[in-house]
Amino acid sequence: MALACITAQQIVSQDDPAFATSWIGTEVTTYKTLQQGERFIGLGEKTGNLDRRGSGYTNWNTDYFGYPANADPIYLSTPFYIGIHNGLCYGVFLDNTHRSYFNFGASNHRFSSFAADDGNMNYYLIYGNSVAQIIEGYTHLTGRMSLPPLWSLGLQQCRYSYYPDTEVLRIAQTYREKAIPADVMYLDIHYMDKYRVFTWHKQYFKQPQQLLAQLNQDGFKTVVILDPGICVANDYEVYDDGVANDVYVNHPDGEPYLADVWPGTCAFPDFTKPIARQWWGKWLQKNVDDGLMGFWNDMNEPASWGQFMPNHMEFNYDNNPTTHREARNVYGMQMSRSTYEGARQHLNGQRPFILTRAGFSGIQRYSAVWTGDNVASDEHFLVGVRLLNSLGLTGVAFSGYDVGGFVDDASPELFARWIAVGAFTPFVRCHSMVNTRSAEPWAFGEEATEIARNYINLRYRLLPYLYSTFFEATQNGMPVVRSLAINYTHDANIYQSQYQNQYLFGQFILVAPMVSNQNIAKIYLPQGKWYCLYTDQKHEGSQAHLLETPKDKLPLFVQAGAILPMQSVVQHTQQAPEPTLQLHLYANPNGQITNYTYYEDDGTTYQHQQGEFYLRQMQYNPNTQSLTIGEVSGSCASKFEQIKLYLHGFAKLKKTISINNTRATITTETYTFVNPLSSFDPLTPLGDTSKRIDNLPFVLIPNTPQTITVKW
Ligand code: MIG
Repeated sequence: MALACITAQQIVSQDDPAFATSWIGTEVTTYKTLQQGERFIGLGEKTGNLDRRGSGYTNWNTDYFGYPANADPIYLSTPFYIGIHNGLCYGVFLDNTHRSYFNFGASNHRFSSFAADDGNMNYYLIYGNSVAQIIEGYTHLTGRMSLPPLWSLGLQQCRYSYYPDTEVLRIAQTYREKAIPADVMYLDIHYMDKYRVFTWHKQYFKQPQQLLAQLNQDGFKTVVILDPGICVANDYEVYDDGVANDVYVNHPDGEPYLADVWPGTCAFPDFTKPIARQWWGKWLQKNVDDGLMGFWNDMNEPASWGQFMPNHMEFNYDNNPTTHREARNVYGMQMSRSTYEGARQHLNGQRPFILTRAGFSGIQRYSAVWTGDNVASDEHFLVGVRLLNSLGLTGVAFSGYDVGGFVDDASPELFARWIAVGAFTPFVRCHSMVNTRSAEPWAFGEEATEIARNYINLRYRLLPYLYSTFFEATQNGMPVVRSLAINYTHDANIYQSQYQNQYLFGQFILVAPMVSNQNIAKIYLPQGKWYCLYTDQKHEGSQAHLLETPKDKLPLFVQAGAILPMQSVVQHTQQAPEPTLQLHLYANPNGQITNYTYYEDDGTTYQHQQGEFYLRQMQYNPNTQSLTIGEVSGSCASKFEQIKLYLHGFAKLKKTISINNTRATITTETYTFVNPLSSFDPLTPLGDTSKRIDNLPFVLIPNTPQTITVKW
């Protein structure tokens, strides 16, 4: 039977009348008539254009070292996309974990289709008035992230690999000496004894607990890599314990499936089996006792040398026994789940941080995602931007890429541009491959260091905004990086190749990534009015602007009407900011009302679930010329004793303003979001006005818990 979804006499989605849902052997496909001008977005971690029309994709989690910029498939599968046409939009989620295929009018002009090698044609058609509503519906089905530990929003530093312990400390200390904020150090595979999970290398890391405590004292959390392969060895208790508990994946004859990875020949826990998940979680106790709160799950496609796992391998699949064919795509997610659940259990109320390479729809409940072994090239830099935007459309709000590129060496300019954009991603980590240039900001010369410091500082200053954005993701699944297709779905311009990499960071900041030598560029600003972040210069929306885009100045625009909470720079998130919340308000004369939810909590525990949070609804009303900071809900105190309200673009502001009906005086100051480069370019000395706002008016407001009304 052919199905159709029709609203207000318009077709939203309709089966191809001849094929509808049909089978070739066990392969099942649903065919949908291509609608006039139909576009397709989403499908998660897929290379290619924002608009996927004309392309086809396969979902089969794959370890792909140095993947080409158009590779498919790579590590993670989320069989969910959003269709857009005639002012309408809808979502399709194919709830089938077999290898699946999506055709968005590739090699044909008749249909889009989705298919799976086997299993049921079990799919959800999600209708909504907006892309945001569809994301909300999809994350209602597949789950949403819980609040991350605040430290995981800081800068993270990785290398394959830092060792011994003194080298890890040296890198951490260099961050402090150079005054570049950072929160996390990573230990890649060399921290282990013979690459065996749940061990420490006996020479390189003689006193792990002391090391972790020292790092923690310096404001660094540590994340260790955990691979799924368990070395088959008679002097390795983890392996024996796995045999005793019958946790491994087997061949059909009951022999354990063995393959080679880093430690040598390995067996693989069947993470689709409930007792195997518990078993893995149990072993995490050792790590947590040592002082770890962060875990990085790699190689969980799963990967092994040869990269060709036999399909007959047997998996428990939550007590519905099946083969590799059905289990592969969820293996990585189930590994992340057992890491998350185990860590959470041992951490006694502290939030763990989990990072994964492979995953499936729903991975957001357990882990952040990074996009694997990217390459140090301009092309890959932009591919990464689109991968994150696409993951965001597909329920994964917490994502990042290896800043600077994993494979090969970035030039200083590429690194500088990359880390500036990286500061505007949900998860920001510098990482690089063994035998390549290391990826600390200072490894690329003075100028790149200074640019990196500028943008990492800015990220830390934006933490109140970023944390509130993460809170939103926990509530409705809205991503942190938002493709312009979310808010400007039916504006054809945003899909053009020259603009498709632009995105919103949270509700209000538009980011326009630029590659090496792109010193002048056209930037398309969508509907509304936009302020240059650095100068407050106002630009009209719904048109492209030709602008200078030098390497030290990432194009950032703030939407008129924005309410942007910021704080002072800290060197890491365990350091308290100054007790003044900087609230930036951007004038939007004759524009719409802005609603904004501001959120704080302790940043480390789950006490917010018991009401220990600090939440305020804020509203800017251009008609009544007022800003209302709603009454506090939740039982937590704010970090901030007062609010410094900056008023951007209010040209006709009178000399006075009223706060709760009491007259207050307006003062002004010179304000910079990022500093000009100090000494490298004689043409832009410290007096450079292209990064500064003169005479920016502000008022000081005591941060009382009752409703605060500001009128001007
Ligand atoms: O076979 O652990 O994507 O980030 O540094 C390579 C070593 C295994 C792949 C990961 C990369 C990591 C590397 N790993």
